Amino acid sequence: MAGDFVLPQRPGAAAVAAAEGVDGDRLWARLMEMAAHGATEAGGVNRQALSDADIAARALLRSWGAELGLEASVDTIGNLFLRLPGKDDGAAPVLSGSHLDSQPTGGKFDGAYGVLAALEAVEAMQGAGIEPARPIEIVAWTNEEGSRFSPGMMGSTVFTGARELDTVLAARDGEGTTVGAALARVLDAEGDVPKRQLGGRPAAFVEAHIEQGPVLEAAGKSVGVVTGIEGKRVFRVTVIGKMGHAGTVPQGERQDAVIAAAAMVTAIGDAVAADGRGAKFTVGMFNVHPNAPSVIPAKVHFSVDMRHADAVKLSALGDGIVRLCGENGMGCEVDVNELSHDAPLDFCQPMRSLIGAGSGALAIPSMDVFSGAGHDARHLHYLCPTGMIFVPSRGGISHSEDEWTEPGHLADGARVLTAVLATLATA
Ligand code: HGY
Ligand code: MN
Ligand code: MN
Repeated sequence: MAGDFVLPQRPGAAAVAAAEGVDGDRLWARLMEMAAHGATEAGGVNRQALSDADIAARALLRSWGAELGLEASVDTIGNLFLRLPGKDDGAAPVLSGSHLDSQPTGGKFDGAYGVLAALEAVEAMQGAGIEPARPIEIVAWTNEEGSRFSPGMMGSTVFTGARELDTVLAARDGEGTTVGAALARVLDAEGDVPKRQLGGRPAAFVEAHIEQGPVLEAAGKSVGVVTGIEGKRVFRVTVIGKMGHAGTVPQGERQDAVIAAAAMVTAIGDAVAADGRGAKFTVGMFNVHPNAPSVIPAKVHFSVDMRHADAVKLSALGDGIVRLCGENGMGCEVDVNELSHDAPLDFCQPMRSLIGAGSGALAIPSMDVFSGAGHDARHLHYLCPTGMIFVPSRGGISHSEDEWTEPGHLADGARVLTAVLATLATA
């Protein structure tokens, strides 16, 4: 959705010159230093939201911001901002960034790239002597991934008003720790960082990100102009059976939560398969209680991640989950809880045009690409003109320790981001 700010359609000469000053080696070095926080043996990152590794990553980001003279601030959901003042410092800022938290078996680039590309863009602008007319703010949104605390995108949804702060603070991780308690530790560690009010209406938001899919690599393009984001619904299903002895309870007299849950997963999977190629269905979490080999499972708690680019199909598939779980309960109690429902969206054309024109002005090969992954930009889209810039993912692999993007592609994406941000901030 476009706001009041009328977007320029082409980057100016000064913005293009600033973009040419992007230092790919500096960006790469920062990404590798950031990846040390939560580094896994297999070369990935486990930096879940509001963990000690997340706190360390945020401190590193602030230290780089301080070197550039940027003013740090943090809001009540823990979104971290680094601000480059504008000549009119009261004007709505241009916002750019992504997230620093990761999946438990995440890679080095998902999220961190968008934050550090924005930092590189600001440093390149400073190097080119650009004084923005309006402030530029780099943002690291809290808990995008939603792996430790669900649902994700807590920072961007509370910022935009899509979710209530109190509801989000009450969410618990698998150990029973609330977001409120974990966030208090983060804010305590950042006691010297000035607090800011929640929300506000940016002039624009631009998020750079790795594609996490195969399209750009296959097409040999280094930049993707993101056209939109697929819809997503997230559920938790709880199946309550009856605990018993694996050797003594006759097969026909059991309420086995795993057998029932397996039937539910199969039934949902069959419905997705019948729908055709567009739907995506994942049960990434499946917890069994008591999880003992000779005990009939008394409880299963599993996740459902359902995605589709078509809003009507996503609604129908998601709505079918309650019925399919109920029909396959096999005598167990079943509870289906929907955590989030995000419709598919198309980013506004002016932002897409500006990103495309930025790539063209820099002679960086680009193409339109649709996002199967979710991003904080989806929530900013409803608040201000918003766009995304993708760079290729090797083999299309992400949410994996094998995630990889070539340094040259990362630099190209940061160049386009710089051209776009400098244009927006000087307009
Ligand atoms: O799952 C998603 O799409 C996001 O990357 N967390
Ligand atoms: Mn991400
Ligand atoms: Mn992710």
